[in-house]
Amino acid sequence: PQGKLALTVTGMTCASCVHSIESRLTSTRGVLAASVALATNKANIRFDPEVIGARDIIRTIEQMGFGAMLLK
Ligand code: 9UX
Repeated sequence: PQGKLALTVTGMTCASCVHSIESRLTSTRGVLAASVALATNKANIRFDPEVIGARDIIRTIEQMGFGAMLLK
């Protein structure tokens, strides 16, 4: 099974922000892939829903000091 999550991520001001969020997420257990876009403030994440959920993923980003919320 695979979950997909689209988020709005706020507070990113440079490309290193993008890289650090992607690195943190992809090294988080249960996260399969993470793609963050600085220009659009969007993030697309694939995950194993048996291991992790949207709330934990959002919390991980927030703990880094960024804003994160479900898109739409
Ligand atoms: Mo760039 Mo982002 O200098 O947290 S890494 S602003």
